[in-house]
Amino acid sequence: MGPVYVCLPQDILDAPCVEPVRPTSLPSTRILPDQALVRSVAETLAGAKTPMIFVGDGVAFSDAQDELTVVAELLGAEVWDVDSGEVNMSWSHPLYMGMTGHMFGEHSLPVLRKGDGILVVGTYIVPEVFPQLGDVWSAGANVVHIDLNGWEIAKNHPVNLGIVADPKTTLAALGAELDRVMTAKQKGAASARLDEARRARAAKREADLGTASSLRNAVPLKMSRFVEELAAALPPGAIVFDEALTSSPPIALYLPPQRTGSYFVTRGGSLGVGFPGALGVKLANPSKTVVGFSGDGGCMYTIQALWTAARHGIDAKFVVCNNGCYHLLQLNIDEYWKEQGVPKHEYPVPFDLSRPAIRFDELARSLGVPAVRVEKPTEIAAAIRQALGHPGPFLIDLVLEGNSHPDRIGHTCRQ
Ligand SMILES: Cc1ncc(C[n+]2csc(CCOP(=O)(O)OP(=O)(O)O)c2C)c(N)n1
Repeated sequence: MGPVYVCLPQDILDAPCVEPVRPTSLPSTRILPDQALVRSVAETLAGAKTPMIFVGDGVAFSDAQDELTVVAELLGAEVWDVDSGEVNMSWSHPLYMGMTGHMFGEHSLPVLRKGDGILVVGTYIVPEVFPQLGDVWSAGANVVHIDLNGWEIAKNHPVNLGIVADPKTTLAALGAELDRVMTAKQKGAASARLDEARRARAAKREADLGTASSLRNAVPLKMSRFVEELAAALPPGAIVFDEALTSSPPIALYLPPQRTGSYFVTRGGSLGVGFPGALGVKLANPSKTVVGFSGDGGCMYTIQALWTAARHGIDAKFVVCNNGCYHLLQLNIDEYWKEQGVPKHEYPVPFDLSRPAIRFDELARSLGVPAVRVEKPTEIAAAIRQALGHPGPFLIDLVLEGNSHPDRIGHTCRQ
């Protein structure tokens, strides 16, 4: 479940293989802990005033989305993904809060500190580039960690009860046990938390849709208008590989990931996985429509994936969210300036990708993939029709609003 480097020395490559090739034998990991342990987890969490759940891709690996959802609803607990790459819970569920992120411990700390009863399932805690040093849990919080990966349990932060077990079977048992041990009062408090989360989610969604709709006709284009139209045109079961980075939020608004396997995002934040990732997803799901999103910056790391798509006829669709800059780096340096007490000023010119303008449609065509450039709202529908109707890989070069200053390039950088 991570990068694997396989090196075959030359003599091995040349040697004839005389071994019979046998299918890999994967042992079953459906491990259920002792019932007494499950009961003690249930009692710990049932008594919490603010139960919180932190999950990762171990949930998807174990196919435990439904069992996780039942436990979250029984407890009325917020569920946070810890820098995951898969769908572990429906993003539309009112208790699903998003990701704690992989950058700033300062951002995740208030979320981690919020709970007095913590359930961690199938994840590390917490893999940030700038982590919060010291305790991340509130004083007196009771922390339970259930994982098939025993290495991660209590690795960075203390845990009261660690259990090496399968998320699916264990969460199913925990759900049944919670239902038994929770008092009527505890159940009432949990369902009040769920109702409150439902209200808050509906209000936020309405506000976000309102903002998006007020910007529908903006030029330069807003990502929200594009995703709104794409969502209406995609066939059911379409799969998204999302490396749109700062253009991602409208994907969650109009195409909220629902089930494990329907949406992928790079865990760990290494750029350039968006388009190759879409190829992998399409190869694994040949009957599904697959759309890969990438920023213009990230796309330049692995643009040659388009040639692979053309060469092997891999019918994935690609969208470059072309905002002419490394926008995420601009946001990150805002954070750094704030920390350092440096007043906000113009962003470094190397974060600007606007000059010379990169024509991703022309690049795609030169690599054998038909493409269209979209600059105005009125061009979106036809581009999406063309992409989805084309029997093969297709790219949309989506020119979005960005913070770019082509006028400063050349003067400052000596182009
Ligand atoms: C392999 C790798 N190199 C560099 C980075 C640092 N990095 C993080 S975000 C980013 C800019 C991404 O720009 P773009 O893909 O255009 O998306 P935007 O931020 O504009 O939404 C860079 C260079 C990284 N995460 N991974």
